Amino acid sequence: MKELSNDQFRIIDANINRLGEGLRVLEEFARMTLNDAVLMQKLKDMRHRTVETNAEMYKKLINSRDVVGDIGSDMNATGEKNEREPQGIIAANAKRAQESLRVLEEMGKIPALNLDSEKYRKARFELYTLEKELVARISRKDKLERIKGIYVIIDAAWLKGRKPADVAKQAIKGGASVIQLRCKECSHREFLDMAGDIQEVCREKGVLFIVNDSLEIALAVKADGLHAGQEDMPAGELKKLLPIDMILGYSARTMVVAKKAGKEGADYLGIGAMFATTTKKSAEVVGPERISKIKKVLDLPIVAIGGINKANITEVMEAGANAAAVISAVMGADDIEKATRELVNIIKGAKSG
Ligand code: TZP
Ligand code: MG
Repeated sequence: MKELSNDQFRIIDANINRLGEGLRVLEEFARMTLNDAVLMQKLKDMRHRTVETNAEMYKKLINSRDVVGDIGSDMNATGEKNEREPQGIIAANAKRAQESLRVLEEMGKIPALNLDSEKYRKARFELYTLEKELVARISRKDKLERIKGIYVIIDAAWLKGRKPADVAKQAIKGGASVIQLRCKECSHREFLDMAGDIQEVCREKGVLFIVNDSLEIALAVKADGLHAGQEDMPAGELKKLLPIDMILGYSARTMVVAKKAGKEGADYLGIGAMFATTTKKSAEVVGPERISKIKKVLDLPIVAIGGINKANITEVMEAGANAAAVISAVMGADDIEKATRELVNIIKGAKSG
């Protein structure tokens, strides 16, 4: 058998170390940022499977290690950009781990090294999927953190000849954090066209865009999320069909429905009607107390809805709502921007006061 050279062990040692470090970074995001025990465990298992070596190999690796003599050891310090967003850190570390797995897979083809090449190849493919899952979850979390403040629902029945994209622009100028498109009487084509126009505005301004009722339209325009309720498909079924980076809002009037939606994976809840409203005929008033009760049992962002206006918005925010959704209070005004801003300012005042 051909004598094994020290450099081959150096390659293995460097790549096992790099692999372990990269996977550990991903694991920490799954654990601390996402609180996702399943994803964390998958990454941990992979780290144990691919990084741990037997005592004999460990000795050889340690003996071969020569950090001072490694001509590449301080290259990164000068070459790499050191400022990154969390998603960039995840991408860089996933890449680092994938590259190391590839090197180990190739080294495994040298018979005398006795490495399991196939094990590393499998792990590399598994990691491509885990990386996608991790990035998508972080992006969903980021979207959920933006469910706050004023959530303007552009209801097509309230457009009165105004262009949906213009209404969206004005609401955003007034400080809306989320825009939803609701269209009970539109054809699919009309719905799609309006959604496409609003999505463009929202993307440009960095505001969350949610489509009401229609999974097809939400998918077609790549909205940030879908909002559904009890007349629509159950939350669990919708979650199976939604891409992992899209959020699902679900309307609930009662605690039972709220709990079920939460269990099935709804990302936020729409709770209402808070007050009497003529916008949705079937809406029953449950009052702001329903929010505080649901908040005590479910750890999900809550969007209050129904009859919210300047006079009562403070009540729903004080009850614990993360955001207040309005149709008539904004769509019923001639000046969309002003109507939105007034609500935004009341919330700000309530928070600081
Ligand atoms: N769901 C419960 S109440 C409601 C919906 C869609 C209508 C909200 O409209 P408004 O005009 O803000 O009361
Ligand atoms: Mg619906």
